Amino acid sequence: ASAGTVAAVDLGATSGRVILGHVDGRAGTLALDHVTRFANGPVRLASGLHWDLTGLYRDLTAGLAEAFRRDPSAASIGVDSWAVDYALLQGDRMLGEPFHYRDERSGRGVEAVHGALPFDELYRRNGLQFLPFNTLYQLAAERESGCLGSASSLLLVPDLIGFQLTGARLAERTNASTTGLVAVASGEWDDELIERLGLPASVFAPLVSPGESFGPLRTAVAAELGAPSGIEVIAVGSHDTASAVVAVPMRAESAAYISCGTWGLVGVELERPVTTDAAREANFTNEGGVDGRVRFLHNVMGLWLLSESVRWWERDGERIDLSELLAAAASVTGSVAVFDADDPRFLAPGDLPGRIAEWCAEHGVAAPRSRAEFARSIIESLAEAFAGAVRTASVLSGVDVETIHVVGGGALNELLCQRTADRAGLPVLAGPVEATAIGNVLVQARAQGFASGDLEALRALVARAFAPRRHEPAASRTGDASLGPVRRT
Ligand code: LFR
Repeated sequence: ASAGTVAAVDLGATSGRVILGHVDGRAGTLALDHVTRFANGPVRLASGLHWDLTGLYRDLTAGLAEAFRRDPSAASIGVDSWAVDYALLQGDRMLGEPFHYRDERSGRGVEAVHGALPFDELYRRNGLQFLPFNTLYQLAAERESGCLGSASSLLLVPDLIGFQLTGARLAERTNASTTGLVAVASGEWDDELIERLGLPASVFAPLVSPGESFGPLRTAVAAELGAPSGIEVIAVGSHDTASAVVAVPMRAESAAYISCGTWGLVGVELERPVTTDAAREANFTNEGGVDGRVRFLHNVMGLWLLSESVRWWERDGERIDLSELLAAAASVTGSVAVFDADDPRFLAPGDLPGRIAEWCAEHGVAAPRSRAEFARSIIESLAEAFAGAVRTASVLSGVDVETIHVVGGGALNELLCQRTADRAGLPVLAGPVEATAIGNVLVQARAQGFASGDLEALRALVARAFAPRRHEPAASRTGDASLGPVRRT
């Protein structure tokens, strides 16, 4: 068939969703049907900060059952989520709920890893920016706790769900690239590195590429979901950012993208990795993309700064209306602090407004006083970090960036998009909001024959179905509220 429907499971750090995607490659159409949305978030247990994977699995299977009720013809399932986090299994049994990447234990692993292998050598091998929670650091911390010894396999979150659904133990490549244990040159598990770090090579599953199959649903699962037997789970760009980049309606040779949700992933798409000293010093990553492309990007803190601040303000039960807060932020006049949105102090959950104020005090900048000013300060700081990362991506990669695409939830934030355009001096094209789910849908649709061609062909479908909103850079706007002193640490 040249048209059909697939089901996408997309798990973000604050919510998950099940979406049906209808794709007709011949007619050039693409449409989404939102089936369910459910909350996600960290759970603090005695052992540290974890995910409630079991609860997520319950919610996503309920969503899939609803999806098959709505459209019994849905041809396959694809799963994506945030990266780096994993479960250890002994046989079929999960050894506890996965740790959340914001758990602080990974810090201990950093010393162990860099003691065994200096970061510059590591970067040449895996091409990854330094993030203290990259899987290899988590595993080094895990090794010290002794848990690793009893594990027979390790599965990253979407692969774990693929395993529960089908029984197949596989490692999808785009997400595996975020572990730090895949060689950037070959795209295969780096066995020598794994051995040097004292990790058990036997726990890592065979790699599969987006578009390949995990196989059919287990019989019991198909019955539970009310899905026709034989329905397969298709590997998609299971790292959410890889799926999002598939759905950026861009011309990769002259565009940068910002996949903006909890994080702001800012970069360009390349055919070859860039692992120069300059790229390492700028902390740019070479993550695996769909169809062997390279996601050359940098992690900026993202809307986490805002959502975690709001969570802090709401801790005594008060409810804050986000759109009212953003409207108030937009009408702030006068200068607000522009802080370094990359500062690692903003990583852990907690009192983010307090930490922003602390940053300002340390840098001799007047701290925001009201919630509206905090929100504005966060938006200006993100916009500044986004613009800076776009410039750096361009310099390091040689891509002559003419437009910036913003996809994900951040595309809804008009002030953020406009200020990014202003600060970068480049037009921002905002949308689609559901880029991650769309990328998931498109890779499945291509595997099913509902669409065909390279990523450019898939992006043409996105551009037709979801025309982006354009923000022109307004030079005059940089004169108002926005411009506090720009200070980077
Ligand atoms: C975005 C994302 C980023 C990754 C971070 C942690 O959702 O997947 O790409 O660096 O979450 O996994």
